Amino acid sequence: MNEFFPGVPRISYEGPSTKNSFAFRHYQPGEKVEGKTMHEHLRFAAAYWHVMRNPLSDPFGPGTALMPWDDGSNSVANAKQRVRVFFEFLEKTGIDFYCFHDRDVAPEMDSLAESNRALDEVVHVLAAEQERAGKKLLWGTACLFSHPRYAQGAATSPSLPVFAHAAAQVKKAIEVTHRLGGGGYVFWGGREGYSTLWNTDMKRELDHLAAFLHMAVAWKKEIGFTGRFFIEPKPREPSTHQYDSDAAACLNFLREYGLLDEFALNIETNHATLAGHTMRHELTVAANAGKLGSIDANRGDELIGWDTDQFPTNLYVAVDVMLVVLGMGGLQPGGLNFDAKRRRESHTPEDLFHAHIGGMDTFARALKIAAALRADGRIADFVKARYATWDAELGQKVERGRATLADLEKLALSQPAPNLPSGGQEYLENIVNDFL
Ligand code: XLS
Ligand code: NI
Ligand code: NI
Repeated sequence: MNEFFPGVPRISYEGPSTKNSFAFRHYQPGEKVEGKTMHEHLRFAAAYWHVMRNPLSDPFGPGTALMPWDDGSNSVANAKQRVRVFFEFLEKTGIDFYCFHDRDVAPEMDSLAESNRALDEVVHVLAAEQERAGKKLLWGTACLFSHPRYAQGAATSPSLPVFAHAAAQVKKAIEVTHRLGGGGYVFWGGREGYSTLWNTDMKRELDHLAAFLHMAVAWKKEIGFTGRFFIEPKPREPSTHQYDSDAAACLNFLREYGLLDEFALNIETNHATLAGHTMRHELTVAANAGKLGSIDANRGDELIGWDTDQFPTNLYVAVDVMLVVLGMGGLQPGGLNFDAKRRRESHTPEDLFHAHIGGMDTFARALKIAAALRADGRIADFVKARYATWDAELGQKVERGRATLADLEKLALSQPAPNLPSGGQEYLENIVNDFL
């Protein structure tokens, strides 16, 4: 068989002292942490749209990515060739999951029927490659944001014919995700938002979005797809206002429209920071609701206000992520999807490997650090002690909803001024730094 990355070996663990850039320094798939292997904890996935389809263009210039395997055409043959390249990439990196949009894997043709046929042909190759290489689909999705028909929204379009096209695309994408044994299906509302209320009926658009998702749930059940549905929050870009702006907004929307039982959230680091939150905040909001489903692991740039989708090399943030993930007992059936692209300057195929190796090593370290912090226990003990006054009788009465304002007044009148211990932020941050 043809090799598409002839200069790159299968990446294996060589330990922290290696100088080999095509080796892991920290990710050792079989190493056990808190009783499970790194491989079981981390569930890494590669994003088809970034690895295979991102030319690395920006608003000021065209793509720079070198893709010697791609003939640049919109043909199904070229699409099939890319699948083989992608699976060689998965095999060499040891990444066992992947995610795709319908239009990343197969071309959009002149009619929906032809596009569906093209998708079926490529899915056939995806299924064969999954089987051959032992890889799995983490989640599938439909691209409802690139084509000009979606410029004013898809499930929130003012036009019913556009809404119908989006519905047909989602129906098909759920079907192929099911056929490929996908663990989940993602709804990222790329164009579901608006730029001005002068032309927008917000209430009607939200009602339409909910109707759309209810139909998707019904279809999922109809065809027996048991994977999980995820909504991926993002506050802006491309729309000025996106309806699924952050985890709390998504949870409220799902609750308001009776969809909460059917969805979990896919939280992305760069989207959290665009929303003015830390990643840990977004993950915690989702996890508190029992709704943290999966993670798009990337990072933004503090100096650039958009979704730069950089690889997750910030160890501190990765530790935050792994603390939440360990705290909820694991991400399954979700995973850590590298929704990340190389910088425009990093245009060689080798850069694809360096980028993913870096993300995997960062999360391997973060997993070990998070487990060590949990084993150490000082931070958890501190937080527990901070709320100790709630553990006595009156606190328990309040927490169980059995107290009255009069009960609390009695305490307030009888007690001396409350004695607040230190919040200890610096003490705690110093402990964290000791483990990095
Ligand atoms: C874009 C989103 C997108 C979703 C899938 O910002 O992150 O890539 O993950 O549609
Ligand atoms: Ni994403
Ligand atoms: Ni994103």
